[in-house]
Amino acid sequence: MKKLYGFPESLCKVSTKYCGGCGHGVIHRIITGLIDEMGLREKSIITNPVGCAIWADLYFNFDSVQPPHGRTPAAATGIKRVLSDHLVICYQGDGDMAAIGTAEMIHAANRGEKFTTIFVNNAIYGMTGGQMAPTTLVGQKAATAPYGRDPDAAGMGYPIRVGELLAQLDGSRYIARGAVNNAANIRKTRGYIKKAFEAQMAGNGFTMVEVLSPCPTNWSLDPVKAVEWLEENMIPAFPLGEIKNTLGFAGAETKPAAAKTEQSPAAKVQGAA
Ligand SMILES: Cc1ncc(C[n+]2csc(CCOP(=O)(O)OP(=O)(O)O)c2C)c(N)n1
Ligand code: SF4
Ligand SMILES: [Mg+2]
Repeated sequence: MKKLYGFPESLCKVSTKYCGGCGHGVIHRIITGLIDEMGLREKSIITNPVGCAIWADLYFNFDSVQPPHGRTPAAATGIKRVLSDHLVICYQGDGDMAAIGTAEMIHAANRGEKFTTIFVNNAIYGMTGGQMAPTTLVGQKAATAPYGRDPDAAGMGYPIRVGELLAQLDGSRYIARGAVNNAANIRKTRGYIKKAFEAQMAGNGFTMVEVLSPCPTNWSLDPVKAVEWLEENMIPAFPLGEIKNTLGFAGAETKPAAAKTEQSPAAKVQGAA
């Protein structure tokens, strides 16, 4: 009989500290299911971020390292260079990666480091109470942008599309963006992460999957409304699909996304936070 569903061995059977409706847990489930499927539990190492996923070592039943805020790409670089036969995963939030760790990640991608980054974009600093992140949408309210992000005011600038940014670099081989807002997108995101893991184990670098993920608590929305907000506001600003694939093998479960250049309308994002 074919087993259709089971609790991954790579995931610990413990309660998490995540809020109801948070996307981090879904992403953990995708990662651990794939590690089991690929038979890599004994050969996987994850570098955990500083952010709400900082306790991920309590949840992952395989090796992990906790570098300082934003420095996980440097740690992942060292680990992968020494243990080149291991699956090395660099897990980062948008504050961790696109703010304090921007330089780390750009140079790791540009060097073509052969680890896989899972970039959790929830458009906010979750752990520290909802401050504006580099990915916060135009018009989205945050603890440090109480009237909404205004690119012209107080040097707030525009949301950074990290996937498209890193795709420009010759060292990156595979960049995709998924979301965990519904079953179909969770399945597609799983496909992207699987392809990135397979690419890494085949010796390719640099691979990254950005995942749009709800943060109901800091968006001041209930879990269902948070998913709707993600669909109506984040997906138009951060288009889903494969952004770059120079691996030479196909298998994407969606068409490549054309990067949008316009910002999502500020009026649409007033509902959050
Ligand atoms: C060097 C340093 N600076 C600042 C902080 C405070 N800090 C902890 S988590 C965090 C932001 C986390 O946001 P994000 O990476 O988006 O993760 P999320 O909680 O949203 O998943 C910050 C600024 C810190 N721990 N260390
Ligand atoms: S604050 Fe946001 S990112 Fe952090 S656990 Fe809660 S919902 Fe998740
Ligand atoms: Mg965040």
